[in-house]
Amino acid sequence: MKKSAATIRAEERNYFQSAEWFCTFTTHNIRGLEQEEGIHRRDPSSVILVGDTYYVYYSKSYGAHVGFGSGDLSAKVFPWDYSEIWVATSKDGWDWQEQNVALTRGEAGRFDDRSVFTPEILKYDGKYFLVYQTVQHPYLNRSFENIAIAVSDNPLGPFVGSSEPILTPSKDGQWDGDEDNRLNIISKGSFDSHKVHDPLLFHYNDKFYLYYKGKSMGEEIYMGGRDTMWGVAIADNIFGPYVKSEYNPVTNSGHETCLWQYDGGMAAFLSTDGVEKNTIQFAPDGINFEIKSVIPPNGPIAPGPFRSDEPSSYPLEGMKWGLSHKLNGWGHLVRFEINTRQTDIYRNRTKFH
Ligand code: AAL
Repeated sequence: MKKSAATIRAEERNYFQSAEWFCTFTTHNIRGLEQEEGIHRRDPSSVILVGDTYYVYYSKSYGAHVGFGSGDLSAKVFPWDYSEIWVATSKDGWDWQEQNVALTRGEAGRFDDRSVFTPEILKYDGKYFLVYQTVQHPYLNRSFENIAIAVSDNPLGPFVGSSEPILTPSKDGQWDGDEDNRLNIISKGSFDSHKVHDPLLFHYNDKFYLYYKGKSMGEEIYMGGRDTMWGVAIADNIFGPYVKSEYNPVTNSGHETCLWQYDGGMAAFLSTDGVEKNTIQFAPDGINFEIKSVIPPNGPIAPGPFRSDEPSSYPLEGMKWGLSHKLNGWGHLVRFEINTRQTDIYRNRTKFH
């Protein structure tokens, strides 16, 4: 009996495991946060429930962007440039009402004076904590991007932002020359030498786990596409100091962070970049992730799942539904749901043919 390379690889990598982590996704239009001329709404947080009301937080910015190199340092460079963080509410997860700005940019000269964006929300100890990305003016190709935290007693805010970032890039690469080009480097440094993005905060194992996406100086393209990876930084106190894990990066793929707690561990949905894009993974310790399923490539973009207060009874419950964004035209929010029909049909099958 001989084994092909494919069979050996599948056995070594545990490809023939059960389908309990496998799903497909559907996306649906919602009311209230749909496409609107002249406004970007994007990168929704997880959805939380307070009383009988759902809350979601997202980046909101106005007007078209022109990219880098226009010669005008005040010109909007990205859809997430000159953003504020806004909050919307819903009673059923389908009809949303935009409420108010939850957090706006800092005063001139602060680390967050240019844009605050890509928020996540954590309900903890009777308070509401936003973690989010920040950029300081001027927004250049080589700008370092940071992560900050804000707190409020009320889910509608006002949120008070930290006076300093809680996480910064490792900045351990070296630029080559003075041209504002992030690909010209002498050395690349760590996976997060240039940017820390997409923060996602959990109270986990009596500590605070801040997951994030890293970008290095001199980004490369590998066999799976862009070299985006995630790290985690851990703190005893919610305001920090956050210490980056010695195991970082904890993924070798993925784009916007999307994780949920399950069975004492951490589950993750990885999309867009890297060989392991379009997989769902699980780490019993929140650090050492293994692939649990490979899903179709049309999953939700930048998803923020609903965070139930109840413990999950099955692996995908923490990803059952939520909001994600669509970027055709002006960025806007949609609802995603998981679909386990393929595995359900199989499980309920009585006749095999
Ligand atoms: C997103 C996220 C971060 C990036 C930009 C806005 O998809 O990864 O938030 O900075 O794109």
